[in-house]
This record gives sequence, C-alpha cells and structure tokens, in this order.
Amino acid sequence: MDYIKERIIEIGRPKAEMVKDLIKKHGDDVIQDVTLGQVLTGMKGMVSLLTCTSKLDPEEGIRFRGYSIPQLQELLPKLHQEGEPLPEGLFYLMLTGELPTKEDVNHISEQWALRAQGIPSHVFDVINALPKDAHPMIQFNSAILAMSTESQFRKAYLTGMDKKDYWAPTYEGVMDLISRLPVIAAYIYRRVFHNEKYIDIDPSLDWAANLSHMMGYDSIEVQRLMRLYMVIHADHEGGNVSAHATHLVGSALSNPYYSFSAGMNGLAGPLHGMANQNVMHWINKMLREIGTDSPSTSQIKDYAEMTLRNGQVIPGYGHAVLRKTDPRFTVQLEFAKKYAPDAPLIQLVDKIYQVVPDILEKTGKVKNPWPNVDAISGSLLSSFGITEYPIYTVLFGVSRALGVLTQLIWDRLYGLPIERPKSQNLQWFAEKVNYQP
Ligand code: HAX
Repeated sequence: MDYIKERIIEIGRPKAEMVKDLIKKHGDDVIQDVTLGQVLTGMKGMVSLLTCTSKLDPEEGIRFRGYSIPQLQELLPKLHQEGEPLPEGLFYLMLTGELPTKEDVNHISEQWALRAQGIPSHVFDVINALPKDAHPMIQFNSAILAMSTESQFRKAYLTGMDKKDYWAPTYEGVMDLISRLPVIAAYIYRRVFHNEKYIDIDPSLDWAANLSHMMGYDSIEVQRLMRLYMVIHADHEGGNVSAHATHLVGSALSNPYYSFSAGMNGLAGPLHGMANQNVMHWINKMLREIGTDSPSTSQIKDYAEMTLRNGQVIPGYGHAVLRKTDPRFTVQLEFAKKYAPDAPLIQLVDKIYQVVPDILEKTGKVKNPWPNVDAISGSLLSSFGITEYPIYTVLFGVSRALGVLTQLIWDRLYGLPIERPKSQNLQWFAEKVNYQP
C-alpha cells in the first residue's frame, strides 16, 4: 500500500472514532444559537460544517491546517530557495495535517505525473463535441463528468465493501482526478485559444509547472506564478460554494468526479470563481468606455459609482467572511511588484484598490469593501502572457480540487452521514418571530 495511505489510516482512524464518540456523548449539546437573519442571508456565520483542511479568519484570512500563506511560503518544500512552494506539499499538509518532506512532495509529483497519463480518449471526445466557443468552464465540467466512468469508488462500492473503508477508493479517485485536471485544463486552453496545437505532459515536471508547460508557457516566471496561483486558490474553509457543494454532493456517496463537478458548477458563478474573469471584463469595459489605457483615479471613481448606480456589483471586491484585504490579494500584488513592477495592468489594479473600498464603504451596506483574491489574479496572469481570461476560472478550479477533494477523503474517513438540513416556508419563519408587517 502507498505509504501516504498508511499514514492516513494512522491519523484518520482515531479521528473517526472521536467523531463517533462526540456524537454519542454530546450529540444533544447546544453549540450555537441561530438567528433568523443568518438563515435568510445565506447562513453566514452559522457553524454547521466539519472541515479540517483550512480555516478562514475574517480579519487575518486563510490558514491551511493552521499555517498562513506567508508561513507556507517559508515552510513548504520548494524547488529553489527563492521559489514558490509546490502545491503537492500543500496537498500533503491538508491531507495529513503534517508538513511534508521534500521526499513526500516528490512522491506526490511522480504519482500525479504517472496517473495523469491514464485519461480515456472519450473524455477528449466529449470536449471536442462541444462548440469551441462554449465557455471553458462548460468544457472543463463536461470533462470531469466524462472522467467519472473511471470511478474506482463506484466499482469498490458495488463490490459491497465495509463503509469504514470508503475513504480508500475515494483517495484513489481523488489522486487520479487531481493528476488529470491540468491535462484537461491545458487541453481546453490550447483547443480554444491556440488552434488545437496540443502539448504533451512532461513527466519530469511538477504538477503546476506541467500545467504551465502544457498551456505553452515554459518560462521560470510563469511556472512560479502557476505554483503560487495553485497554492493560494486551493481551499477557503468548508462553507464557500465550491467546497460546500462538493461536500454536499459527496455526502450522498457520489463519487469524487460527481462531487467535484458539483463544486465546479458553483465555482462558475459570477459571485464566486467567475469573478476573476469578470474583473477583467469590468476593467476592459471601463478602459473602452473611458477611452484610455491609463484612467485617472477620478475616472475610476466615476466608473465604479456608475456600476453601483446600475445595480451591479464591482467584481473582485467584497467577501462573505473576510473583513480585511484578502491576503491572497496581497501576496499576488507582492509577486507582481517583484516580478512585473512595470506591468500596466498591475498599476491599474493598484489604482482601483486606492479608490473602490471607499466607494463601497460609503454605500453603508457592503460588509467588506476590500479586494478579494479575484481583484488581481486575472491581471497577474495577463501580465505574464496568459491573456485569455475565460480560462481563469478553470485554473481556479484546478487549484480548488486540492482542498475540496482532500476534505472529501476526510468526510469519508470521519464517516459523515448524508447532509439533510431542515427547511421551512416563509409563514413558519414569520410566525416564529411573531412578525407584524
Ligand atoms: N459591489 C457592489 N455591491 C456589493 C459588493 C460589491 N463588490 N459586495 C457586496 N455588495 C452588496 C451586496 O450585493 C448586498 O447588496 P443588497 O443588500 O442590495 O443585496 C450588500 O452589499 C451586502 O452584501 P454583503 O453582506 O457585504 O456581501 P455578501 O456576503 O452577500 O456577498 C460577495 C459576498 C462576495 C458575493 C459580494 O461581496 C460580491 O458580490 N462581490 C463581488 C463579486 C466577487 O468578487 N465575488 C468573488 C468573491 C470571492 C470568491 O468567492 N472568489 O471565488
């Protein structure tokens, strides 16, 4: 057996027993009161999910198994001293809760490069059957579903296995799926934007560098950017739409492909992962309408205010949990200032950052006026040559697999049951609070 699986058993079994014991001894304890406002505004702040891979603090931002992004930059294995951490290391950390060694990371890199080569040809047929102008997220998700013919979980389930072992075929499916997503993403990218001139996987490269390579970018800078991008988008606690959707569908014991596909359908929404593409759309439209590549702060202010007057959101700003500038925004801005200080788009992002929070604050209703991860990620990719912004959410999706699928393995280790909250109609809520119009 793969030594990582043995490690998961060692770590996971006592935790699974703890979950059962907690339910038995404290299942009736009240842990939190719930307000009507929470229910009617998307369950914000309601603790209702068990997630171990990462935790989001409103002021500080994301921590993966307790480690902040700057700490991960220090502690996770890298290819070069000055370089970005390898996403393989973050995967290992989220999976086991332990910092990986260089050997662990190399082992995962090799495993993924090997598994990536087993994509059945019908998956590419499915992509090719779609029109080229179908959004890359449609192509991506269709391919994910098409790959579920390979589900090891389904086969194992039908053999009638013990449910405490469900995590093991889930792990196999997750490893296959994560290994193959860069191939799929790059295939879609080359199909849509580069005349179907496909580039083969290079098994000697790490996972993120391979994605960059298969997309047609072999510079050290883009490889580094891709590693950074893959690390910072990997997870954001359990309640965000892509994580929660993956968990919810997974709770019906749907295989990892079905579960992840559900998450990706959520990521494709403009209030979630599609925001990275929409930021570019918003910026380009602003430049076109103002008629300059270098608008002044007062022109940006006018345009942002017009966006609000038209009843639209300013993409890349605001967050359901965060109440400060997203550290994922900051780390990208630092990367950009170091490696592409003169990039006009980055300077523009910086200028927008000076203007927009104040405008959102003045509305009196936006709870977080600060930029989120999507406010800069597209401009950064674009500044390094990846200018085709419909692919950005797909890249986000490749990264998000690391967190949500690791959590799926843990859901099965914990033996979590099917998710089934109670719903009520409007009358019920009104009566509950003695509502008087
Ligand atoms: N521009 C304009 N209005 C905004 C806004 C923004 N950027 N952010 C919030 N608001 C508005 C909301 O639409 C809401 O208006 P109504 O009361 O009229 O319905 C009000 O402010 C209160 O909303 P909130 O409580 O502050 O925010 P929510 O938790 O409801 O929503 C969102 C959080 C991220 C969806 C929201 O801030 C938004 O729409 N931002 C723009 C889209 C975006 O950048 N999404 C990506 C978020 C990060 C992410 O998931 N990446 O994948």
